[in-house]
Amino acid sequence: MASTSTSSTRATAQIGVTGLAVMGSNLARNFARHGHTVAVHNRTHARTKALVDEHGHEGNFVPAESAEDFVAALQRPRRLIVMVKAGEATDAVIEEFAPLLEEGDMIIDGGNAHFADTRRREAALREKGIHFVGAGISGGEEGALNGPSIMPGGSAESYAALGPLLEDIAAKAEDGTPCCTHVGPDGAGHFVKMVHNGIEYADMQLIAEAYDLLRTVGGYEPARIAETFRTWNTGRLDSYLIEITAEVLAHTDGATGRPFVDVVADEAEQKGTGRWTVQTALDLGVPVSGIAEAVFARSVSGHKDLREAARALPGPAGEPLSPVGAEEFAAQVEEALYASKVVSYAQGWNMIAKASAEYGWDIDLGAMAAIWRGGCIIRAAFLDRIRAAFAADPGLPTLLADKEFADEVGRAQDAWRAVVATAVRHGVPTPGFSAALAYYDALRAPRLPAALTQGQRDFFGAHTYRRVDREGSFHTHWSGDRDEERTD
Ligand code: NBP
Repeated sequence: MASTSTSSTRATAQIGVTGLAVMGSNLARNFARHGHTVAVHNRTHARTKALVDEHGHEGNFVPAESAEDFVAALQRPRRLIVMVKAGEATDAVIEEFAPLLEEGDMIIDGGNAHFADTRRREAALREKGIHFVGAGISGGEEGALNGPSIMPGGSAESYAALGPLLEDIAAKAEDGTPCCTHVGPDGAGHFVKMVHNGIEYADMQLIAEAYDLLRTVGGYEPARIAETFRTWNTGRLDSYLIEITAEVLAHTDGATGRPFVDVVADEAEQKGTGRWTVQTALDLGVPVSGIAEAVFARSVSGHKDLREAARALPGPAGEPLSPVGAEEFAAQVEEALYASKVVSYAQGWNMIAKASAEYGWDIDLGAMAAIWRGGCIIRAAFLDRIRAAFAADPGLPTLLADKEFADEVGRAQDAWRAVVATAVRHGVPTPGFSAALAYYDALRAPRLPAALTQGQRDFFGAHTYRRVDREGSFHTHWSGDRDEERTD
């Protein structure tokens, strides 16, 4: 059904995709399979040709060799999705296409752009009357083809013209609603996609810690842990990541017959969205210790030099538990994993709330949980409960203050503490579990030692402090043991 384009191409396509590597070509196929006519273009034309040759039968594609033909194939207002490598390539593509577009047309960046870049691009294109939509897309290549979770930012006006098409190809939650909504203006979509990825890092780290504990302390083999995860996946931890972890752990290496996980080098890599999340959280002043520990854990794993230098350091002589003890321990690990997960999500949501206030995005916090229920990597049954928590109280200061979550985490705390203590005794690193528990304890503490920190700051730097019994700013003359009130 594909037609070859010429300079006299008729505008027949409802949407166009430029950048036809794995994500772009799958997204284009998804549109075509849903009955939309899709103009397709790639810098190297061979990719366009390959897509149409292999998948042309799936729907209506309009292949275009030149940028001019591509733009000419699009119905107005033009909707042009860019799926190229994030960074300079995105700017190059915008530079190429923007001069060919007219007022009211839309450029949609579906790549993993930094939200600050999206804000810059949106402002520059707005001056020209072109809508720029930074759209986070999650779900990898499988999601792009069969239904991703989509997080579009940009103007409400652009969403009115674009939203129905995106909602059509997005994943659907169990209740049938599309996993796509207008997140907010300018960079809001790419911001929440970044936080989604940060939460994904935290989730993966916590699952990895649970595995490590079950193996090292519980004495379970990978196949047994896979079974344990499968059981957990039928309960409150039901999620895509637990499901695929069980698959990975059950897998046997064809070449050696050993558990797959034992033949993989233990150095976790990262592409950068976790790091962006932590950097941005520091700028916003939001504690996201769960995500930060996950990013650092990957970093530590990759430091062969440090690990080699420290290998001879002594650790405890922890023996694996007895089978009965191991079963009890596994149940405790489930509690610790769940409670730590709630903390990571609470921190991620705080970050979205803070950015929304800072940038005037007015993000519906419950809606973010709703569109992550399907299609994306962190999809989980649990997200429907986060949606419900924010629906019941849109001003919820932290998920830990929601009655249901508070009750559950409170019930888990004894097991959580036992697991962290056991990990420490056995010398198993659990930065995710430990940081989450420390955050929980910090939030509930009636007094924090931050008071002492303030005293130290005032001592060496005259940074002043506030008092519990009076308003104002105070400084103590430490040599003369005299307090004075500072009003500046
Ligand atoms: P890549 O990130 O590997 O990018 C390859 C594409 O970028 C090709 O189409 C390539 O064209 C094009 N490109 C480059 Br590189 N430089 C260009 C330039 N200067 N001008 C025009 N085109 C240029 O593709 P991907 O893995 O499909 O990912 C696409 C986007 O989606 C990325 O931003 C990625 O971060 C994001 N994303 C990926 C995933 C995933 O699971 N892979 C998930 C979610 C989001 P060529 O064929 O001519 O070299």
